[in-house]
Amino acid sequence: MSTTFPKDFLWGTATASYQVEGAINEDGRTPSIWDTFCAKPGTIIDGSSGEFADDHYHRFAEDIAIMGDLGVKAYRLSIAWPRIIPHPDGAVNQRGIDHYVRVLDALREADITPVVTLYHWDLPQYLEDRGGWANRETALRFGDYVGAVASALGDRVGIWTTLNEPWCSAYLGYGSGVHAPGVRDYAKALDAVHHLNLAHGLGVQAIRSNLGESAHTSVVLNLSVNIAASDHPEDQAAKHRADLIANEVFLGPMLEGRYDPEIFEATAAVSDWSCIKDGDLATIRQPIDTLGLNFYSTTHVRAKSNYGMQPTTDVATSAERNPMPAQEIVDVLPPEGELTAMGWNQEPEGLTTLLTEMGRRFPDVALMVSENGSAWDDEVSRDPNQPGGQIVHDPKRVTYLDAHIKAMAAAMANGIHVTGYFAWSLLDNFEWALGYSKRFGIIRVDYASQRRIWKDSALRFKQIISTNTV
Ligand code: PNW
Repeated sequence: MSTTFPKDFLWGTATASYQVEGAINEDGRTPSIWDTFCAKPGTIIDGSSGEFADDHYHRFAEDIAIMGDLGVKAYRLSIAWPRIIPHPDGAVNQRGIDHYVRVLDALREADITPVVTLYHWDLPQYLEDRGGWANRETALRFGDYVGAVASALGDRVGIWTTLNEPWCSAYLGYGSGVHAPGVRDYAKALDAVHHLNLAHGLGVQAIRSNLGESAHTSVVLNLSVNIAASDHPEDQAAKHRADLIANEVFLGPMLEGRYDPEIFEATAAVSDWSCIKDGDLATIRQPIDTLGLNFYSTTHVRAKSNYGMQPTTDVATSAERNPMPAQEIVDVLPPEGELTAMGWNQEPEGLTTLLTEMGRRFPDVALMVSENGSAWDDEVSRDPNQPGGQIVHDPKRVTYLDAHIKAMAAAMANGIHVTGYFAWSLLDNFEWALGYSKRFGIIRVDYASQRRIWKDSALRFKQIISTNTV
């Protein structure tokens, strides 16, 4: 069965500043928490950093030309906060602004709509020195930063996104400490959750006060698609707990103006949530146009107690600390089937479920698949017919791409309003704690030469876009 998409469907590719730009000392940029984190031994698997990455800071024109060849309608990129406000005095760095003006103008020239994320994890280090996301001040400074960007870049931007995956910022950054700033403190992780929510609300307000009500606003969440092992009430309770702490802590405040009281009960041993001040929830709940969802895989859970049955010895007993608090009753089952190079399962039906649930619950908000993709151990082949004489045959990425676009189409066939799909990623890039060891690009990057090499998945994506059909 084939599906044709709406005429104005936004096919795009996504990247993030620290993962692709490099040029960390250029035009007045100061360090972010990721520069600091990468410099600590043992944090990044290959000892690398975003110092050079894809050199996209200098090669954006070439990369936009590739996007033109792919035929994408939109490019989801992020702005590096420490390029815009490099110092604690709050002064705006015009050279930082000028860089993004050049990028956005080149996109307009290529007829590609910019979808701009304001925070994709590169927090200025000077803010972390004062407590980072565990400190309320960071949310207030985010509001100032967004106001500066909105007034400077204004109508060059098609869709504004406040935050990318606050789950990762809060729980990987302050819970497990696997991401920058590498803190392991559940109380701080929950403070970070609230301050990220507050930052989102202040960010939307800053966009609208600078650009008016017609500005298109969004946030991007990586909701966990938790699947209970059975209908047993204890397995269902485990799923419910995982949903609460992973998903509801963001969805409730941002879209409904409330924290589910069960969140406070479940986390009482960790936090009294005194970080929540009068009026915060009204600030956080701002009308937004689009909810961006990043989807990669699903999570199967069951009750830790196993309700008196076999002991759960086959269950993943990760030596790593759980990123989230209050998961004592939750066992995460080992992923099944063919796993990607990230060790993540492939369950495209999870994307149909996610979109359908969110679309039904929030019918006034459009949905966008703001990231989807997979990492594989790619190899380069010779092909004299390709520019540069090389290509990557990546059949598994092609299969993953097709299956997930079909899964999205299945939700749309259910009447769910989905406006776009963004492949993660345009380019192989700096995969955070995994450095350059995992490749998500539909275009390969040869890190020695910075040469871009097409993969079969890019050719397939180009075909899907040009036919607008899968
Ligand atoms: C997302 N996890 O990150 C990000 O938005 C991208 O920057 C990233 O490159 C992409 O997915 C692929 O990983 C995540 O460990 C990173 O649960 C890690 C996790 C989830 C999302």
